[in-house]
Amino acid sequence: MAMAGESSGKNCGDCDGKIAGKSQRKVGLVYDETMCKHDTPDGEDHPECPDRIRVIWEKLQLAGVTQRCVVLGSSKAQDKHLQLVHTKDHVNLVRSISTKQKDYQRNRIASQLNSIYLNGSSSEAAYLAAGSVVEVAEKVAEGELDCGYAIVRPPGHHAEADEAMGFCLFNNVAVAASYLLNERPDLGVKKILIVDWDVHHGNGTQKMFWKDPRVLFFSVHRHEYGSFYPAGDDGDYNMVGEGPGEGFNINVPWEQGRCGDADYLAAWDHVLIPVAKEFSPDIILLSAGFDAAIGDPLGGCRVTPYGYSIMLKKLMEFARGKIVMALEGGYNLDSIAKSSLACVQVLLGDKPIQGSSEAYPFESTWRVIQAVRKRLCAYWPSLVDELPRKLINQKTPTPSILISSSDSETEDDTHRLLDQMSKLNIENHQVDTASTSWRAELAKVDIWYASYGSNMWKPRFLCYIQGGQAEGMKKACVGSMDKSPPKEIVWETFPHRLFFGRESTVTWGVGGVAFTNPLTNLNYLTHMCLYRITLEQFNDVLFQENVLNVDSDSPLFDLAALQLVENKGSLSLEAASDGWYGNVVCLGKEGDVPILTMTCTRSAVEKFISGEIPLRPPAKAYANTLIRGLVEGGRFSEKEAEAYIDNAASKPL
Ligand code: Q9C
Ligand code: ZN
Repeated sequence: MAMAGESSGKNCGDCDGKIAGKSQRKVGLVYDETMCKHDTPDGEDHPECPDRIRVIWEKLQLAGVTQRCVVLGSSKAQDKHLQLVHTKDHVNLVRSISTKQKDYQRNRIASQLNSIYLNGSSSEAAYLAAGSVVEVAEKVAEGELDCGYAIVRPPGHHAEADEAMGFCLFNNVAVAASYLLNERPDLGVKKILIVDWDVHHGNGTQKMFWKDPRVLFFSVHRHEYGSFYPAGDDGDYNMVGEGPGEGFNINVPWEQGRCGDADYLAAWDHVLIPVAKEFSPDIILLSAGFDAAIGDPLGGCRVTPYGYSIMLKKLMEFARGKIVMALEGGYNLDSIAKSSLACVQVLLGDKPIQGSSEAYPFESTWRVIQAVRKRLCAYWPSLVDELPRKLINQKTPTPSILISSSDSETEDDTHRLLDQMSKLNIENHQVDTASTSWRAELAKVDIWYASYGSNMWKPRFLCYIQGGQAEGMKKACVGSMDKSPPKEIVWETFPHRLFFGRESTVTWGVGGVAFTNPLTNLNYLTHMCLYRITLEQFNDVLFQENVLNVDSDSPLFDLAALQLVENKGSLSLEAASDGWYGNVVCLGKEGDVPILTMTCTRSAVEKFISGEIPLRPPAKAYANTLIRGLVEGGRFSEKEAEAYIDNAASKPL
């Protein structure tokens, strides 16, 4: 048993569980510096770093909440408890890591696993992480604590019975759940709700209780058609459990990034909370990853501390508030510290922090929630009713390409419409702005530029903004007139086909360059890096991509064109018809900000298919730039990025 700090909740002494007449909940906290010793063997940076739990602990101390909690020392999990959910082989493997004398022995083991590093202290940390969650869960189940938070690492929810993965060695929460159900019948815990709000799917936990109706597993996560980590179909809403466990597994798989409080609360109000009422758990275990938090480098979502506090508060209504939080992921140190504090304040029964979610859920959020309800309503009658129209109409606007690509209007129609619209604009106010400068006007409008080629690598994209030449490029760029860097960068996946074609380019030499088919195709995915820039800057990128001068008197893509592309889905630009990237495609919208990409026209796609324009794999330097972008953006491992590019380059269109 290792003691974390000197303070203990028992020191609440004379207030006897009450402060100023208000009843104070008994909240357990576990933190142990020993778990910080698990680190990369070579000292290389890694998002799952020791400071994660340190900053959380420091934040809680600084805010003065640790003194109001019962601070527990960590404890080591017992092998027999780990083996309730893990194989003997797996437990032996994790234990044996500490007996290895040399880094290379551990590195060899780690290299066989998916997204795992190991050092001499990994084993000990893993035992403490699992043991600490068991300890808090036991004390909450006994009634010695009302609720608690185990601030542990390594995380657990990706770990499967026989496999460590996704930064996880033992499945801490699953071990605790299984311990209560199987080892402590005396505590009377018969039904456990596991809520997993980590941005990634809790694949390990799902599998461990797949056929077990005593555990209702609920996971909300980025899924994006199975492309988000841990990729595949496991996180799909069709995965409802099997045998006696059928209906006791619920996945809410987001189709897109950038989900925030409104999206999560919609999943709470229209899926989790009604089901929890019916299930009526004896205790709740919360796989509390904070990587859906705003600012997280891996998650790309935007849940605020306020959002987390409301989600937690809603869960406190069940199981008489018996809730055990266990840290999972979360990689922005500031975000995880603030979110953790907001949650502990809710556990303590403090008023939730200030905040509000003015935004509406995405349209895709309502689509997912409706699909989940439909799939699960046979098991949970509270999900039977259709959601009122009035409710689901409260949303941010639709990805228009999904609509426009399913109808059969041609590019000619588009041009006719554009002509009509620009005439309208001239009658209104186009005249004076054209003579002053189109730049001032377009600088006021933000768009997301979605890149899928070399621009995914930030240093290369910045050449189009700030000018210059990044590694691998044969020629420098002039840059944009406005050299300010992108305001925000996020990653997203879109159902379009990526391919490579044309013989060679000035910038990269011999070899094909990336295009994405402007038409939606649900069988394919293009990973894109989205940069929030102004419409003026977007024009400068368009100029450079299409080998045109940036000091033009008129923009390639003005406000009328923007409006058109939002309605029509795509628009090929007359003035760039000799360029290769003269087709602007709207992939969707976030609030008022459209997501735009540039690619070839539909007629060029036909020519790629017929062979009139050649398909070509990318040159080495160019492919490496894409791979670098995908890896440094946290989207893929190097191997996965290579496979993704290879696949796109080798399959026929
Ligand atoms: N496949 C947790 O948040 N990403 N784990 C690797 C290449 C792994 C996240 C990207 C993310 C694991 C607990
Ligand atoms: Zn995660």
